[in-house]
Amino acid sequence: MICYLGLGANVGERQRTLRRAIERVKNLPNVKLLRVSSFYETQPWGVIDQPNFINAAAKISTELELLDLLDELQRIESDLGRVRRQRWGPRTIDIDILLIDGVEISSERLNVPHPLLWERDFALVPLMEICPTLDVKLNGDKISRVMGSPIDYGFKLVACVDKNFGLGFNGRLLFKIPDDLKNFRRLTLGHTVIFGRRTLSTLPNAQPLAGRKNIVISRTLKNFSGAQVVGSIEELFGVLDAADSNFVIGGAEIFGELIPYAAEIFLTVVDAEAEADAFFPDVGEFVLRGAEIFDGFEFRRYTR
Ligand code: A4P
Ligand code: MG
Repeated sequence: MICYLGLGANVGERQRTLRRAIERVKNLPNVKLLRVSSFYETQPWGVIDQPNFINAAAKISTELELLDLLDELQRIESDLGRVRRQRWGPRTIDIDILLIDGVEISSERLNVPHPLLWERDFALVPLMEICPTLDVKLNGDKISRVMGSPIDYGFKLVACVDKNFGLGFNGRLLFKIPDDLKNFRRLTLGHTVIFGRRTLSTLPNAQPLAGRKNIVISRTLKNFSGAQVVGSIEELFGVLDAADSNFVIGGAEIFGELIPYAAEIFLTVVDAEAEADAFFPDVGEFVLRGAEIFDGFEFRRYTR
């Protein structure tokens, strides 16, 4: 089931709260976060005498029953400090189900599509960004894009895989192809590389990469000479420079965490089938923009 969520916040650190809410949605069991919109600053709709909102939209696929999904979303709202006081009033975080592909429902607890969706540019503008086939007429409300969405960090994923998108086996990479390593170096030199702790041990001499800013994501590692260590994706956002190129270089788990936010993917696909126990995530939300074909492998580039 493909489902579009609308998120809004107008109390506290709005961007940070939205990022935390999106991370929480991403980590729900039986939910896969596919895509996130930019953040937009919007004027309050309904009850006008309250601060501006930041709004965003997210696309998920889920196996959950609808009411279980609603329960989970409401739990995230209350965990992040949402208190229900006034209808349409100020809120730390609001998560609404805007649309579900092929589903119409009106019941006591749930109305989908959200009945007021078409009157609300604060919901429509972010939604259109991640659902380009949606054909809507906007109402002319004042809305401006602001920075702070996870997609504003411009993540670029770089990996070398076999025909089946296999990445590694037993904690080791599947391939060591000189032309691929050269291409990797050309892409990443002078920029930021982000990777998990287990990927650190696959780097030359298990050392950070020279000539690049190295960031390790690890729940257990506290520090590592030559690299900055962060304990979570939320913490990662706190240390990144959105203006730099932020290359994500593995492993499978980190690719999975960051692909919903990624702008671009560089894949070296080797013309072989190897035994693998770690795989690159599904690139279904991306479009193949180009391929350079060589003897035995090809360089592919994907964007949204
Ligand atoms: N509910 C029914 N359908 C849905 C659905 N599709 N998604 C029920 C989520 N919930 C749905 O919501 C009340 C009840 O609606 C829920 O218990 C659920 O069973 P709530 O979040 O507890 O209360 P609320 O948010 O105050 O009411 P409502 O009507 O949901 O408010 P909205 O529609 O969320 O509007 N202006 C700007 N610029 N940006 C905003 O984000 N948000 C609001 C709140 C007002 N003005 C705004 C914004
Ligand atoms: Mg609501």
